[in-house]
Amino acid sequence: MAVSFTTYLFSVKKEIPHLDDDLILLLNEIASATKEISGKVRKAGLLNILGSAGKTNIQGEEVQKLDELANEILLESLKNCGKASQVASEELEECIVFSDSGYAVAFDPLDGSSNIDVNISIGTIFSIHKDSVKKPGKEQLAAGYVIYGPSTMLVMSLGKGVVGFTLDIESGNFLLSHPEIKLPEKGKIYSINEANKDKWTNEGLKKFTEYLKEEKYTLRYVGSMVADVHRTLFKGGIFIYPADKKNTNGKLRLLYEASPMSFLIEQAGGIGTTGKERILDIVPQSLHQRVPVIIGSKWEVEKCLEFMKEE
Ligand code: FDP
Repeated sequence: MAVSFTTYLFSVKKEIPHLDDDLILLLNEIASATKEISGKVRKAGLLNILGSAGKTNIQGEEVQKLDELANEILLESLKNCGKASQVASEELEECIVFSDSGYAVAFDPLDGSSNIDVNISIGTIFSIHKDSVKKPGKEQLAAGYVIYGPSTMLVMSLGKGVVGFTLDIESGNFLLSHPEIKLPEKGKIYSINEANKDKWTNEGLKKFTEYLKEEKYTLRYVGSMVADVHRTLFKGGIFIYPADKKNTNGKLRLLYEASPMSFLIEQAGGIGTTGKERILDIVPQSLHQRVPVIIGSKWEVEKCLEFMKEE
């Protein structure tokens, strides 16, 4: 019999001391919200919810209608469940504070916005801390993402490995499909927006991608972080969004992109670094802080760091 998300959470409660009933409720709430988002994503072309919402967010990026909808769905369910003390979202300038203590949730409601209108995989990313979102990633109690791809999958870590659930459309349940996701030590794929190469600020990184080509690696870049990290988790290799002349700290946000994804990658046996420090050690300075991201299999990330140092 397939194990549902809720049954799984109760079954691992004994092994994970911080997994109390409130956290289980909160995680269930996030899972339910993403099921609703998944439903909207699947019918987007029929519901007149594709395209731009006609405004820009705090980061100056164009907000898509589906970004807005996903944000509303998550906010509403986190507010109603009463277990979230504060909530930070890519789409909100400030953190919403419900109470002084409890679970602090940071999320990117719909990552990979530029892929929404073209029916390519997008996702929701979440990160949960105790009391405040502005804590280093290594203190995350849970982190994960939901990928809206050919199937909808929820991939999560509670700090004891990485597990994956697949949404069964018939029953409407996330069912345990990948009990132990382990990152291969070495892969064959690198993932980076190579069109920006001339703008990269680290010369060693340019040499690293040339080296990977000589080593017969192949390039895969979806442009949705969730999809690119999902592939990296299963197939190994490396995903990079580096600093460049335009984005001196890279493009990806620490709280709801780099940190939860690094948590998953490390929990699956890989490495997550900015090139200078471990992503999970960074103490956040601001809500929408950006950091360079180099994550993936141990072998490739260590090799990348060697090249970057030689600059
Ligand atoms: P998007 O702007 O489409 O929302 O977080 C932003 C993000 O997508 C990531 O999902 C993705 O990895 C990255 O930006 C892609 O950026 P580039 O188009 O600059 O390569």
